[in-house]
Amino acid sequence: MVELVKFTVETGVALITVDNPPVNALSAGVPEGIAAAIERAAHDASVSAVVLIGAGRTFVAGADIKQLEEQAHGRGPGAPNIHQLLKSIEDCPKPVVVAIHGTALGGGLELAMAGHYRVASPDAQAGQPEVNLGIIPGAEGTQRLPRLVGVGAAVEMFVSGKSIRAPEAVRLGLFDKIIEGDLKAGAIAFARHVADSGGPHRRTRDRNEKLGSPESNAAILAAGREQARKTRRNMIAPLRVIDAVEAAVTLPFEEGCRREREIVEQCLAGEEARALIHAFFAERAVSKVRGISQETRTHSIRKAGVIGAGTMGGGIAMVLANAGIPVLLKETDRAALDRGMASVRKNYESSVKKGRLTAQEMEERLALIQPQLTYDGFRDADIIIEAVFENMSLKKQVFGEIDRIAKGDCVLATNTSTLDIDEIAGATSRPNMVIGIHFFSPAHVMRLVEVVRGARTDKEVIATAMALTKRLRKLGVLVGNCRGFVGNRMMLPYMREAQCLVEEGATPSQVDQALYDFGMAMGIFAVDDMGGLDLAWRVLQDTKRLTKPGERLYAMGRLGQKTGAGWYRYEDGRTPIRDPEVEALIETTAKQAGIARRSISSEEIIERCLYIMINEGARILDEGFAQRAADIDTIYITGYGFPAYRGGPMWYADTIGLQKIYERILEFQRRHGEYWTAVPLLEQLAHDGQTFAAFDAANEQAVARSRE
Ligand code: 3H9
Repeated sequence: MVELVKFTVETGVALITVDNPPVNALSAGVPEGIAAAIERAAHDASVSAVVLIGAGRTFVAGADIKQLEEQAHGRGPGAPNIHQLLKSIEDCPKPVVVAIHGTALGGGLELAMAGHYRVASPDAQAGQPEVNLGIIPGAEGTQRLPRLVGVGAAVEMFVSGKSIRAPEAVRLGLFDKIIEGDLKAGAIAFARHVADSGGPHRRTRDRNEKLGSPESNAAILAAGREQARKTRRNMIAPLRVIDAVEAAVTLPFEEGCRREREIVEQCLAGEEARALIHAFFAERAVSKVRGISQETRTHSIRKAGVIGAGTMGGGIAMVLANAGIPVLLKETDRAALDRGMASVRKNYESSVKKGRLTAQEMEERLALIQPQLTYDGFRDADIIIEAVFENMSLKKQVFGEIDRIAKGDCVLATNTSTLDIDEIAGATSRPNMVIGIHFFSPAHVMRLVEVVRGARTDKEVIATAMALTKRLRKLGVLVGNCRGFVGNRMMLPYMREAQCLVEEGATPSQVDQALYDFGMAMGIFAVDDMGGLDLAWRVLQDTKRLTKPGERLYAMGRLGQKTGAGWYRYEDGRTPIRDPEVEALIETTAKQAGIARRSISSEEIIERCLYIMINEGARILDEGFAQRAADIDTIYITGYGFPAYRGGPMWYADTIGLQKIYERILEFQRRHGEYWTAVPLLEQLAHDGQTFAAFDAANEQAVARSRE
């Protein structure tokens, strides 16, 4: 039996070590182990103080989210109630010092706050990220954190879900001391010192001095609710957590704890928690690629070459430099190269201004980027990433050139967002080394990267690209080589359907408002204006899906933000303003096409925009261009502003019910034509009463069985 909690005594101090890799979650056995160890320390006459510490890379990262997931789906009792454990720590007659390294998150921080003292490594972090899972802290965190850091700071941490660093935690009163050097030794010395001092060792529950006055709290709670509505649009948990803080400042401790428990249980019974817990595990599943294991060899990447110093190329060079990888950045003409480097510098300077980078770090990163007009040095590059203009013959020419220069084991990557990877690979003598690494724009900001496997890409090259995205602190999702890959491929029918809706009677702003209210970061017309109507026009034209209004706006040179007008007008270059000229144009094109305009509801807008997208997602899955429905969800949440609290488009489909979606698709097909034909996979799952989540689970099981 694995020992999840170890008990040792060192020079009169009991050392309780939680050892539950990878992140010391409070899984079954851990709370029980800590409780038994506290009991033992309390009764051991040779022990004068206790240190609670985590083994491995971090202190406790919270409750076991798998257990929470089971509870949210009504499949299990959920995370254990650790009230008794926390009480036994607080009531321990000997001082309990919690030693924190890595991250003390959620239940981990709640456990730490029951100790009498907290010491930490200089780089430790602490946070209550529960709202990111659609719940509130459920182990008395809402009652103890305000007592330690004050009501305002606690509300901020709960609503944002963001962690704070050790120095800030000390300033706020959450941590008592930062230990430089060996944490365990420092914590033991600290414990001995407080034991010798004789106390009092105050229980957090008794510390009411930071709980404020009714007047000051009313203002803080109102501002917190306002912040929650603004920054966590449409979400429930960030508002409910403030209800729990209100209980902390108005009720006795035990009653406040009971209120917290009620709220967390209500949250766990809701759609928001199920969706966000799905999103949490979906994001972590993307790194698991079928056919690739820990044993798969990867190429080591010590030096990179980037071709093209435009917005994408410059951004990619920054991302590589940020990870400490030297980059050669090549352009064909001096002016473009200078412009590219100036924009890289400007981006770094803006980070320095925001305090995210020091001036010295900026200079170090800039020094890693070597701008040049030739291929000098590319022979030593371990990876070359092409980021030139989106044109097949140009890309083939570039790949022909790098094929002649690059060393044999160099990974050849293209940043194309739509073009055929196999055709590009065909321009080289080594298609097995070619892969797509599709960064999203701006590359230095967006986390999502689609890693696109070609028909002949080696699995070592795939493993290398996936490992590289991790090293670059990006989220790499493996997709197949089809037009638009996964993200943009699903955008097209979505965009087209929105255009059909405006022809039939809606306005661009009405469609965008409905999508925004649903939770999208931006409406689709605003997105089209940002990306450029020429981009969408080219793809819709190629796939014969252009609508009349889209075609007319393109012909008028209304290409979106960059020309000051597209579906909207722009006065400051960024803020969309409703344009009566566009609405009149739409009415004219509809009349010419014989379309009788009618009033369209928000419900119809959401159904048609999303169901057509979901149908395309099902086609992508059916054709094997995505490994899992959950991967599609991750792509849409991290790259396309889909609300995480709805779990992504495929999860959202499951919550609506595939049978209902299938029936609506049949109805839309009757009304609008063949392009609304349901994909066989969707039809099958609907027929079987199944979900995309069940489809993923069945596939994972099949893969696991094939490995046995
Ligand atoms: C909570 O505490 C509620 C309480 O108030 C009590 C309520 C009653 N549980 O992210 P990584 C797995 S809610 C289970 O790749 P990193 C993860 O799935 C919780 N599993 O590593 C992955 O598994 P696999 C509040 C967890 O170094 C592996 O660990 N806490 C948990 O990039 C590695 O994860 C949080 O929300 C967990 N709690 O980042 C913290 N955490 O290898 C959530 C991780 O099979 N966790 N796993 O794919 C994190 O933010 C990051 O994992 C962390 C490490 C920063 C800790």
